[in-house]
Amino acid sequence: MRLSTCRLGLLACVLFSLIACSPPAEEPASESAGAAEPEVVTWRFALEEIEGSVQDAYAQEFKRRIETQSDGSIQIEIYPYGSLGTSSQITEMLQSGALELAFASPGHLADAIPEVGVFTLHFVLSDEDAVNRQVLSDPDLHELLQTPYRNQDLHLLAVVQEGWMVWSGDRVLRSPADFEGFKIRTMTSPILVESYQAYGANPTPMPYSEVYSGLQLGQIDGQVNPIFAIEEMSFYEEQDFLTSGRHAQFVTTLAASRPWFDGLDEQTRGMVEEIRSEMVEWIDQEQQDFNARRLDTILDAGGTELVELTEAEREAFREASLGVREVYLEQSGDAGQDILDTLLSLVQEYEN
Ligand code: 6CS
Repeated sequence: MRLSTCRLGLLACVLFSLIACSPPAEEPASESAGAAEPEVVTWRFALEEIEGSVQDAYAQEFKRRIETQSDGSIQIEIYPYGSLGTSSQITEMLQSGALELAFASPGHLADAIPEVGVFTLHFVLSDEDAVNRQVLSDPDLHELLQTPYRNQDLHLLAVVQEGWMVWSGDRVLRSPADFEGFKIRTMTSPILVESYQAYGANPTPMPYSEVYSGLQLGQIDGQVNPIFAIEEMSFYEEQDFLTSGRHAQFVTTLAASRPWFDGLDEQTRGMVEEIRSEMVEWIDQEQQDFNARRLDTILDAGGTELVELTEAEREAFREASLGVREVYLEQSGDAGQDILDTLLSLVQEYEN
């Protein structure tokens, strides 16, 4: 992601406020009456979601584990969505070292790292959450992604599924024909525009923060996100139907600033790796619980109907989606081919 002049100005303002409001990442040890106080460092962790979200649950638990395991010598400061800027701006802050940790979702990050767009393709993952959890945390897949992350001054720590993507709209979307002329908001990566053009829709990329007003003002007819997000961002209040085709998981990645991560001592890096690995099953259970509870909230409110597609209906979408894999490969080259092949074979391997 290149820093444009206008973004640079915004980044400078946010950097200034981060520096002004937060303790520095490394605070010098203070000395009192001869006894040196233990050194305390602060890591800044930004979310692309608001408080009470799946990413927030992850960050709170990560914070708890890191602070406990470091005996309080590391403190984590969490910045929920809305406090720093859009997903792309948060990624730029991570690249510039203004943040130590952040979530960076492929639906936005593929602008900068086309290879990670693999997670935005439809019908590439398994229908089973447990299989996807294993696939997404597989070391071979992480290794292939690590090079493009590090080339962008990021370090990949975790790939996390947050729930099945569900289409919300003013109509039921049972077949690609129902998408004809449907103005659907997508995340900002161009590959998502291709995905919905393949269904005949009229995709409109925009930041997360603009979706609710876009629905209210009729700029868009619908959007796509996991259930927990559709509830917490109140999108369902503006929508009559939810259509679940289980076409994709919402996948996010936890990334660190590369220079910062490389500068950690070996023991601290090991602690981070261990905690993120121990949290794989924990966060997967959480996201399933979040999505189940939030679906109840939406349905209890009345006014929004959930439609689940049959296998035959899903198949029509699957067929229509296949050509987009070529677009992904054009954007990501040989590295993308390797990543896609590995992903598909891991799904097969863990399903059997
Ligand atoms: O739709 C989006 O832009 C956002 N959706 C979720 C569930 N998390 C973050 C992302 O930016």
